[in-house]
Amino acid sequence: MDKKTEPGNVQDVDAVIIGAGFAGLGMLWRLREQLGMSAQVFETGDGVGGTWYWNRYPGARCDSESYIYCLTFSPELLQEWNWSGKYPEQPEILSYINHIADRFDLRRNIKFNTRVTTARFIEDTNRWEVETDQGDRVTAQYLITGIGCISAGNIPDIKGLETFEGESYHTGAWPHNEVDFTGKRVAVIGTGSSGIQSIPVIAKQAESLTVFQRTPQYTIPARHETVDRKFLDEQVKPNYEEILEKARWSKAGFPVEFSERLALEATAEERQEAYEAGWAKGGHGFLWGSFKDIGVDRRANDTAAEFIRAKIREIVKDPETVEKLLPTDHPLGSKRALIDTNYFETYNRENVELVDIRHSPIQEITPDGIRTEDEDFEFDMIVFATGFDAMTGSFFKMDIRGRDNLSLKDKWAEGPKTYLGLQVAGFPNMFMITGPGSPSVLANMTVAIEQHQDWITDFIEHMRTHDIEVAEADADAESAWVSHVNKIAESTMFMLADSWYLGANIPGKPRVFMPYVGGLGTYREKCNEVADNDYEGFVLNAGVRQLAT
Ligand code: NA7
Repeated sequence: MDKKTEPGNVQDVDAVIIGAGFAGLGMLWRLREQLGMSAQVFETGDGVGGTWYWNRYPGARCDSESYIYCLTFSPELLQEWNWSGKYPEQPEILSYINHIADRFDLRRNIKFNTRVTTARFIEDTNRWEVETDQGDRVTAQYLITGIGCISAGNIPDIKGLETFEGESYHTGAWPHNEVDFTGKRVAVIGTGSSGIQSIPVIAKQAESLTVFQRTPQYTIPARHETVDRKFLDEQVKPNYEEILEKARWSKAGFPVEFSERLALEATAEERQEAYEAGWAKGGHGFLWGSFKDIGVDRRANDTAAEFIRAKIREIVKDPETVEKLLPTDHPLGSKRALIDTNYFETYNRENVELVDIRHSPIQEITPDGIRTEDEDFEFDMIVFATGFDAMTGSFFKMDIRGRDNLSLKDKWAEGPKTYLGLQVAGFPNMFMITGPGSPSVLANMTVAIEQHQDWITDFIEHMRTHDIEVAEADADAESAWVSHVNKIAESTMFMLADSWYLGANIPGKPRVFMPYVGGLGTYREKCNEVADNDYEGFVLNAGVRQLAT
């Protein structure tokens, strides 16, 4: 079945997969090894890794613990791989992904240095026609995207950007050679996850570091350390399947217990004790391990937020810097939850300065540095830790067209519309791994990715065994799902912050909450229910146009 493809020719394959990160690789393995299908993967980078290929900035690290940040299709690999850190660091994650590509002989179906430019559904043949910037033309029954949720880098359109004469980098497109900060006057713009991870590392090397902050952040110490081998060998490896199963059905893809206690029913002393314990232990457990109502009740949330503000006051010595760092304009957890290593402590260094650009906005970038409303700064290097056009940006870099030549960009002009975050009505046989409308970025990504890979594999197998040529989300099912996703988001804290979940970081982007907030376990249940009910909400065999309306 495996029709090997050679670069440059017109080929017919069963599936085209876009992207060679965790999503694309696991999908390729499943289609090839479990279903015996032919597949061609296209990858823009010159190696595997996706997000972890591009995000090589100093301090880059995953904030899921390493034992649960993994692909699980090979029980042998689970047993044999040994992480060195409690939280896996970018170089190690990249080695892990490379190991997977080699061990399972995946590279032979991947064409690197190749960007998919267009993908069109041809109604006469019920096949996708895919073209790349390297001149490839491939037709496939299935088009599967594994293009990442936070992959399209966002460098803000600041006046004078191109005039800067020093070095400049975006954290999400970091060079492969080492960037040397020694003796340099460095600016970092942005204090999201990437800024918070890189700032302490850059500060140690640079002559001076100036951080330009728009929104102060809540962040919890990660308490990163070397991996606890005893814990791994005695508790994790013998019980891996059980641990994974718990993670798969959990709210966020972690094998942890959420606290059932309510902050508003606890005394001030009990709350303090719980927050201190969470702070000392570190990581996202501060949120889920303390009180249940932090995520839903603003008054409960305030108690945790105030605890973090008190920690900032305690850690940071300069009172003016403290004032700038205190997050007061959004609830804890309403933007992407952050964990850090020595973030607030870094502001006690002599060579680090914090500029509050909410009160003194950047006016322009000059050949020598950055001009704010109040001051001119000189820099040798600017690091843009300014995030991504999340969830939809990577789709829009390609021209994807479904029935009636409708482009995905037009279909999603007012925000992404999907059924289960897996398919789009009018785009038959196109599956998205962790597309908008699925839990994706609100969960441990590898667990979310594998749920989609397994579900898509089962669906394709069902299609093959039932002679179904085309499967397409029903427009009504899609509308109902979009309404459901919006409705459950409306009542949450997530609506109270300008976050990339809402597209608020990109000027002009529709303000729509993109991920599904109902929890990974609930979502898995819903997807399984759909499959059990003969793929309810999908029009099957819809090669004939009228069935798809
Ligand atoms: P994020 O989380 O989107 O953070 C981007 C940061 O850059 C954030 O502090 C933004 O401020 C700031 N930003 C964005 N645009 C501007 C402009 N125009 N001017 C000044 N500052 C700006 O991206 P990350 O790369 O840190 O993290 C992305 C995800 O990767 C992360 O959540 C994890 O899932 C892994 P804002 O808060 O919008 O005011």
